[in-house]
Amino acid sequence: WLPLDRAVVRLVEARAKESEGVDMERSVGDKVIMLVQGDITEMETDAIVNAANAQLVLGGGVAGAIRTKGGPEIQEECDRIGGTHVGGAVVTTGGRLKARWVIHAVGPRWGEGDEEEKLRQATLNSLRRATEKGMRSVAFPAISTGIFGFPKDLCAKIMLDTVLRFLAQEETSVERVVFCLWSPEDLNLFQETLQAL
Ligand code: AR6
Repeated sequence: WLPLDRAVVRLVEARAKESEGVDMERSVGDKVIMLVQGDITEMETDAIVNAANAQLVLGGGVAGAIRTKGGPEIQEECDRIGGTHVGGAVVTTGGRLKARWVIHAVGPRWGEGDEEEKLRQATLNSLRRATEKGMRSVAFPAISTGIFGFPKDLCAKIMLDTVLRFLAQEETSVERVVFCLWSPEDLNLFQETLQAL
């Protein structure tokens, strides 16, 4: 991991945000990364990111929750798109979700090869799709760490590092990136990883 510019990246306390369920936040210039624990389908960000497969067929985990709460039109839009490569990301509307958009990011299956770079690309392409649509806030799950079997500690390093660099270095409309982690253990892991980066 390349050292980050600590003048640009500054750690702040959760403080007032605690009441909103934000467990940690870190500012990157005038942008912010937040860590929360919960169900990503309840997030009110402009987009939530789906942990998708290359066929864009919504299965279990995050995808199943999105299908159940968002309604059938999300799968219908995915069917019209047809699919994308591992590491790619495509946008549909959010159906009946609180989020206006869903960004379907295809993470790697652990063991298929080149997994780290593919997870980095899936994260980066999600942020690029968000930028193309002028989105200001995006919520990510821990992509690939459920059904796809990617180690969680490595996922936390790659996804947090990718988001930090993107917010620090690229022109973007995105002002707020939230990681919505499913369990308290996952939240702890992401907190420790973000503190160490
Ligand atoms: N909110 C936030 N995080 C969640 C939620 C939720 N509602 N549900 C699960 N997680 P997974 P993958 C966590 O399996 O590994 C599907 O069949 C979960 O604990 O959703 O990328 C798709 O259609 C884990 O840490 O995604 C694909 O075929 C993380 O989200 C395949 O699974 C990702 O778990 C994708 O597998």
